[in-house]
Amino acid sequence: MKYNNPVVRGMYPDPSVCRAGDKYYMVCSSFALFPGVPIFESDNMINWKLIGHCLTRESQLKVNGVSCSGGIFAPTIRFNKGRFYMVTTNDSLHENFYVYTDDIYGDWSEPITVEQDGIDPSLYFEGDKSYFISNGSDENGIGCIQMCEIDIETGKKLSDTKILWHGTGGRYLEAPHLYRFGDWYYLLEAEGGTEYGHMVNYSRSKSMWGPFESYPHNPVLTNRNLGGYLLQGAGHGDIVEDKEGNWWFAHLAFRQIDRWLTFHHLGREVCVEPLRWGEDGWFTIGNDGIAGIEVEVPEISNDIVQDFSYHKTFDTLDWNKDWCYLRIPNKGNYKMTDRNVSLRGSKYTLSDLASPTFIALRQDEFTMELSCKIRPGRQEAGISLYMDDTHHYEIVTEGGDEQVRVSVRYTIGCVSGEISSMELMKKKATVQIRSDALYYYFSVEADGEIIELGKLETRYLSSEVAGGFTGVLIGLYAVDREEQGEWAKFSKLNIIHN
Ligand code: 6LW
Repeated sequence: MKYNNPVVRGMYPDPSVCRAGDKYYMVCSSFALFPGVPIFESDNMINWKLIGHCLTRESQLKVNGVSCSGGIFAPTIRFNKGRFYMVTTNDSLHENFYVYTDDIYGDWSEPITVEQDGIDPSLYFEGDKSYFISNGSDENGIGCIQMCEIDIETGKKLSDTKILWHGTGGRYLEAPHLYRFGDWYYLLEAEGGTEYGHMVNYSRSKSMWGPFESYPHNPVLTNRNLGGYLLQGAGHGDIVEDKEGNWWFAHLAFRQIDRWLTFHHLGREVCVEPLRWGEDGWFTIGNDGIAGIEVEVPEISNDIVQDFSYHKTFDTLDWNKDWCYLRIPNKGNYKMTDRNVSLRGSKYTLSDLASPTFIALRQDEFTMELSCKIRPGRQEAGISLYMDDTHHYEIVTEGGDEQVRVSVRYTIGCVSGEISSMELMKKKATVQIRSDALYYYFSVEADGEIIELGKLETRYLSSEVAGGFTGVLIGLYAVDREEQGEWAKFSKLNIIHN
């Protein structure tokens, strides 16, 4: 079998996977986005379909006012005795909590908090007992993996927190998971930080409380030594055995733009590698511990068809699944049909840590061609390429009595400005954004003519420039500082990737 990574593209970091029956489920972190913690479903570990979100209510998702990389950090999904559990951290509240459901396509419970610190929580079940794992630090501030037993009905701790393992000495020990395979307990984690030095390590013990013996050839997976290779930052992942007895490791990585200094702006995406067992009860991941763009799994004969091309339109997208908002939206400012969306601007702008009128898709490929017709009304309405509140580009329309002004603006840290502007004697405009790995190209269609409005570099929306944990969103937005109650209408959206 052959397939290409990433298998899930765009800003879907920190994947965790589990199997329930003959299906696989995966969740990812979502930070300040609403809804929170996307859920994907697959029947072959390669092709994934977004089926919903775990956190769909403000009572579960307390992210108002948080920074773009605050809020919901790495989640873990587990299936135990017919019930799904998703445990995660609201990093802005320094709170670890889990929710559960007996219907993966339905709503999840109210949050149940656990009084153990650290981030990247995980759950482990054995018999009638439940265990809560997270990263942490010992009395000397050294990173470690820690665990306590909990009452899964209440989240109450039933044991003290105990340190299980200090990892291999890399910085930022994160993403801990505990498994039992055969006679051994395995502890898996990531070190190095979710950047170019990222790596995956593991250890094993005959007891879940340790002592744990480090795999002799850690890191079991890393791309840190592959200069110039497209796929970088491989780390943070989870193990699952499939229904045919094959083993997989789903993990994060990012696609760098190899122009020194390299950068990435699509965020961290989901990759899958084969996991193979040795005779000695140790396992390896990937081909020689490397996360590959093209992966061959000779042990599996069936062919997997992947198709990353698409033509997205309002009627091919699902308003409740594919789109996201910044923090908790005022749904009264949004009206959607299968052919268009109307947005009522508020005083909040894209540079505010609030919930501006903004509805977005994750940018999931370097190259795309986007067009959309916008009738702004007497407010600002446009399409934003949004990394965070201080790193975003917009093609903007502003309606007047008989004309519409179209301009291209940028915000890069404390620098902002406009690269072009023009007026159309109309009340609406069809705007266009074309992208490749290095640039976004802006234009407007007027009387059948394409008028170029300039280009801006993708580099200045990258994680290396902006920092943080997100990836570029393609957002439709409206801003009306006077809050006049006008509606901006967006129609004929086309986003094509070949
Ligand atoms: C995630 C942790 C991390 O919880 O960043 O750098 C956090 N590593 O594993 C957000 O992705």
